[in-house]
Amino acid sequence: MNIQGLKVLVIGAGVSGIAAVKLLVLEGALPVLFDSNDKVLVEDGGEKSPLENIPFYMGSLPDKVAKSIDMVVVSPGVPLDNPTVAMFRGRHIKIWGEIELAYEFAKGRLMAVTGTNGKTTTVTLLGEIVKNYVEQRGSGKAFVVGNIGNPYTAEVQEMTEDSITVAEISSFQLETIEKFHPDVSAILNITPDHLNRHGSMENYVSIKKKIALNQKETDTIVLNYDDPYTRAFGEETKAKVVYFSSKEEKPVSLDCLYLKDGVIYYNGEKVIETGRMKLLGTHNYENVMAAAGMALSFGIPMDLISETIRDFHPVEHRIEFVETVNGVDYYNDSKGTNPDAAIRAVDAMSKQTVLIAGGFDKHSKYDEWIEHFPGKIRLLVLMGQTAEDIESCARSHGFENIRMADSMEEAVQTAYREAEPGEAVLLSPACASWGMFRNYEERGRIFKEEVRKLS
Ligand code: UMA
Repeated sequence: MNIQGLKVLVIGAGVSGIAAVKLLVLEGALPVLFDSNDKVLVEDGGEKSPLENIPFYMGSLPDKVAKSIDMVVVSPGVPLDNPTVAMFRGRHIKIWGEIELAYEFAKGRLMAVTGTNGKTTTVTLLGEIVKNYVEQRGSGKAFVVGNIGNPYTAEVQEMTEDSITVAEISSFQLETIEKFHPDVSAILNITPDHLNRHGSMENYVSIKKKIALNQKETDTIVLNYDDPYTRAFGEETKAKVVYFSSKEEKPVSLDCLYLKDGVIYYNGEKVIETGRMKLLGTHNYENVMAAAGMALSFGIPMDLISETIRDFHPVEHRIEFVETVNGVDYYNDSKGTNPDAAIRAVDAMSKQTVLIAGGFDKHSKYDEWIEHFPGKIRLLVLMGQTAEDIESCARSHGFENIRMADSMEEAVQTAYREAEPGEAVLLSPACASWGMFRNYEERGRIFKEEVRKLS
């Protein structure tokens, strides 16, 4: 689509919005930046635009400006029922997500991963495999973009026809896709998350499936055979399906990855022995199977895939070992932003654990997570908006050993006082960080700083 000369309103002045504005300028459009938060840039210099020569509005958009807009690009964190977005929808103005804008101008081939949990580990590993492949091939360049923290629009100008892009795509980003069309996609799993924005599980599942919206018989989708939603989707999608399973040995007769006696196989061929990997836990074996399945479908040689998996280190903020202080091991799982992700961290603990949890309220249910506590979690330290909800849910399940904290510093100090040598302290909040921190990375970094102050 030719957007030259179009006046495009970009909503959200975060990393995606800023990258989108820059791409729009390069493509000849006339962007206008808007953020519904009237305090968004106060600490960075008041109402001055974060980008030179780009008109910028905070709080509300003047009517005159709104009337001049030809098209809208929304950042992922901006819901479609945001009043400004709703107003443009009412006027039938074209609305793209930042991902759709990037895809329109991107070049080369695309692999995209979605799912409730495991996306970042899978995408980082797949990105490493692709980087090694491109290097071995001696042509093209690899890009890792999307929800992982590097906006897709930020890289588009660097892409060429022989580029390979690996994209982490959240449900927020899938909501607004139109033509977005990966050659190889994956849905890792679907468990309740972001229901405050998506309204119902049914809607959340249908948004996740949009990753394959434009895929055809010549494309591939990698799906989790053990997850009822993604398994059923294998029957619906047009794309060629590759399943993976950590529970069943060779679940389907064709094209699948599975775990047997500590070895990951692809159609009977060994991918890697799990004992040779630095990634731990069944959830990580699933991430490895998904990344390997995508790379194999793309035509990347098995030996390169196996070697990259063997050398791959766990990603920051995912059950990341921080330090041992007075015989207590501290782990940072700040990316445990929903109960399902947090269950994985609880399950992975091999010692009695003091768990630090709580944060922004996404209207999640905490029962199943708390049911995983017996034998693992000895004490719960709660903070944030959800602290009281989690406390009452824990008590209703008979878990009474709870402390409250007002800050990360207080939470870490409490855990430090209470943990016995030989135990572990785990930050795995089961909630988003918003409200107390800018994002889960900041929360994880502050946790690690507080832990390092202890020693
Ligand atoms: N804003 C509005 N109106 C609104 C809501 C927000 O103007 O109704 C403004 C905010 O005031 C803020 C700006 O939008 O100034 C922030 O935009 P954003 O929320 O889209 O955040 P970005 O900084 O652009 O980061 C986004 C993703 N954030 C979200 O989806 C919430 C990042 O994912 C992503 O890494 C980045 O784009 C690059 O693609 C983070 C995330 O938390 C990691 N994702 C969720 C998750 O993983 O669970 C989905």
